[in-house]
Amino acid sequence: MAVGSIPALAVEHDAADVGSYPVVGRGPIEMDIDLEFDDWRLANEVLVMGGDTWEPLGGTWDDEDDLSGTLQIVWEPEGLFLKLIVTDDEFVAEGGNPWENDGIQMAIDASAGELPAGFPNGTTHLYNFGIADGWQPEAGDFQGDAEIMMERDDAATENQFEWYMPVEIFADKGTELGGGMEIAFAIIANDSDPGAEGQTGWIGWGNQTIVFGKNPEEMQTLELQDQVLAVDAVGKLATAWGALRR
Ligand SMILES: [Ca+2]
Ligand SMILES: [Ca+2]
Ligand SMILES: [Ca+2]
Ligand SMILES: [Ca+2]
Repeated sequence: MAVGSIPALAVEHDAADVGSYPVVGRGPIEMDIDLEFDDWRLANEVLVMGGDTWEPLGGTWDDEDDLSGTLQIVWEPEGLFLKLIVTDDEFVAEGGNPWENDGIQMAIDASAGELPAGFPNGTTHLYNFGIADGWQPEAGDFQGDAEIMMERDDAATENQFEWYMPVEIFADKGTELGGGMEIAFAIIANDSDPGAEGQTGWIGWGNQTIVFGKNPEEMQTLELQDQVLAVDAVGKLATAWGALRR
């Protein structure tokens, strides 16, 4: 895993092993969609997607430099902030669709309870996006645009994504997010490489929600926490905040 992708105080959750991810509230921290990640410095819950989550579709997975990723999510009542760093040795965007262009595919469903098999199911939203292709809503009753920035960092060999999804693009307008809420979620990062262009495989979390058929029952769970950044009952994050202040 590229060391630069993981914050110093990270609590890592291996996407191959976990069915849920704790989403902390942003609390008083201002977050901006600008591909500057200072605003994430206290967000230490990290979902790590590595080779154990790889599924091939004609391509190969060589190592973590070929394809690996880290995802972080923070909530506020009106929506979700997401940061995704995909380490990928070669950025190749020669196809017609995000999934052929090292792009991302994501499913999100704010309805409570177990999701029925089959798609469309009336509650799951699918979004595709990529550096060459922009943001593309695919399916869902409330689909709409995220605020998103994404770019290729050739020096770091990273595809970097920072975005904000207002609640009205995945749930009834006026829904307020809060601690204790659960949101079903899945994401994959596709790989296209020289000599194996197109959608040749992917890493992710809840992959088969999105690929090899659409299976919303494969979604994983975002568990929204009462805890917010910089304020913690046991003072742990407050301590980290003090240590990180310059
Ligand atoms: Ca930012
Ligand atoms: Ca590859
Ligand atoms: Ca690659
Ligand atoms: Ca690639």
